[in-house]
Amino acid sequence: MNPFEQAEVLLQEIEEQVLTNAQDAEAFRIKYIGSKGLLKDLFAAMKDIPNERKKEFGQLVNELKQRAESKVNEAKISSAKASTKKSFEDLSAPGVPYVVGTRHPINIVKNEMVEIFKRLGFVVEDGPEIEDDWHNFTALNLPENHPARDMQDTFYIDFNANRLLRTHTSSAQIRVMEKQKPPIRIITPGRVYRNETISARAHCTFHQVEGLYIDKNVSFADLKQTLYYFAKEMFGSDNIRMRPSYFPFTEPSAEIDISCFICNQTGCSVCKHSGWVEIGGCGMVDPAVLENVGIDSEEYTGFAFGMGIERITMLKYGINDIRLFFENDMRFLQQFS
Ligand code: 2U9
Repeated sequence: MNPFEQAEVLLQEIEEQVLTNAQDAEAFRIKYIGSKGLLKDLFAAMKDIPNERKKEFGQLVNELKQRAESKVNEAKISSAKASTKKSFEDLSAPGVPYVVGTRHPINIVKNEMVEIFKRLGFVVEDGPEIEDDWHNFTALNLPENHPARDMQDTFYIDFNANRLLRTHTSSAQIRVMEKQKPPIRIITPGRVYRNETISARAHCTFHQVEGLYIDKNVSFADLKQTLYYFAKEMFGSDNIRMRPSYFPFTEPSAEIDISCFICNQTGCSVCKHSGWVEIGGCGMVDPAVLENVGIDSEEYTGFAFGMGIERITMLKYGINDIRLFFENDMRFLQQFS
């Protein structure tokens, strides 16, 4: 091998070496660039190179030397870094805090509501957001000409194909009743859709927690106690009242008000100076609904209730515009850590 070929072989050898620690680096240095190293022999070969190729050879050997030196330096730096890191490791030091996001306020309140009803033995169920007429309307005793069925109030995906966006989570409860025999004690938290004009008080999508309890001898007194417990746990007060109302799926029906905990019934803008704020509706499940899903209404009775999560969140946190929940403005959301 002539000195040029020797230099090429050495260059390749140097490139192929992997130096994983300080010892490797030192052995490599001694072998190639030490005072008795292989590069020294190459430099010595300069005297045998013809004059016209001396410059070329010199450049080649210098390149070799620089590559070898920088390899040694890189290996020494990374091994020094690794050992510094080791010596500064302090297992008792507090961890670096993770910057995590915050839960959405609707999610926080939904979880709170779910936990309260779970303590009363309710089980969480869910159903599809894209529904059909039977589960959203017909089974719930909503007559054919009921205004809720109107295109103005319901988002139909395809009217002829019988596909719409559910207007309440009661449709999920119908599905449970169809496949499960009583006793049934469920809550259905979830997103619903209504064709409403968006304003500070209304949105075309919002969230509900609905509850359903079907068994032998379930009474209105059971419904009242359930709602008392919920109000006490959620708002710290069970000062609630029920106003007679009408829903096609419950009979009798009532609207649920809680005593205004913002002004303590002295009158404020939240309760519109009435001393009471509405938190939902409820009633005894209409026997026709039970019969629609094949449950004997002579043997079983049940109660149901529905609450809007946005409404309860607005009350709890003093939020005056429902649109804030859907805008994803970090300045709003980060306040709920
Ligand atoms: C079945 C039978 C009956 C659920 C009920 C209400 C009354 C009610 C509103 C509260 C605020 C909707 O989100 S809101 O706008 N809901 O007033 N919901 S009774 O009744 C049912 C549910 C399922 C099988």
